[in-house]
Amino acid sequence: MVIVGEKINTSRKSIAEAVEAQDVDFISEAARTQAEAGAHYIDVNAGTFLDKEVDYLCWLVEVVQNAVDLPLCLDSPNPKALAEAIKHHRGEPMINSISLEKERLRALLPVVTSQPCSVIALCMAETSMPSTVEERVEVGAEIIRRLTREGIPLEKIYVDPLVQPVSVDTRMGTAVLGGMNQIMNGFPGVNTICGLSNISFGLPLRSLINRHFLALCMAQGLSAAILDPTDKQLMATLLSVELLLDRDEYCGNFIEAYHDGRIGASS
Ligand code: THG
Repeated sequence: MVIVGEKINTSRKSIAEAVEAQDVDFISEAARTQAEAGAHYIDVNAGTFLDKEVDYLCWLVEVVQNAVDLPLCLDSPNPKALAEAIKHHRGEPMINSISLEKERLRALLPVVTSQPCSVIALCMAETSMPSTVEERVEVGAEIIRRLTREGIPLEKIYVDPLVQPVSVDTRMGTAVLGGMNQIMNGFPGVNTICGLSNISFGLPLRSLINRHFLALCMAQGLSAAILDPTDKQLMATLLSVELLLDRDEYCGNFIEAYHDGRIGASS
């Protein structure tokens, strides 16, 4: 399971303040704690600063890569911000994200084909969010076709079915799970990814709902998740489900995480 640490996002107040103050130590620490907790990529998002997003995102790339030896997940709906940020990145980033929105696709295809990277592909046609399984599969299939036609291998593509709150529509959980199942079965070798926390928006006991949803997604073959790797209960779910699904040879990752104190002992 590929773990993308979500915490360096200016939608979080402490991060927004640190970015505005150009506080290298605070951001470095937020990167290090996620790396130590087991993140494989660190997500960086400065999307709340509309005017300064490009500069701030480039600054975050520099600061985070100086702090940890990990690739980043460059997170912006703005193709210009992604095109600039990738120039500051060492190694192979994950581009978060591309979609079938015409302008976004047109602007980002040259960026993602001109250098080695992974690409998150949202199941979003124009600006409207998908609602059914069928919509997700249709849009997912089309974007996979467009990206592979440009020479991007399936293994570099992470399809995101877009998680929406079950509090708004209780079919939203099964719509994601069904989409994930069909996309993983229809395109062997492709990856799927999602941000978990939207599923529980507006409900109590959010972290409980998030970790159970993670387990259900993993049963459909989810290959990556954007989450808080310092949440020990969430990581305990992730690692125990991996071993139950035969994705942890000799239970090595689970046992090592337990001995390192990275997973909760309360359960
Ligand atoms: N798909 C893709 N990218 C994404 C998302 C997705 N990027 C953004 C988002 N969704 C995932 N990232 C975050 C980052 C931080 C938080 C949630 C998702 C977060 N949430 C707390 C909450 O929801 O209560 C806020 C608490 C706090 O301020 O610490 O922190 O779906 N491709």
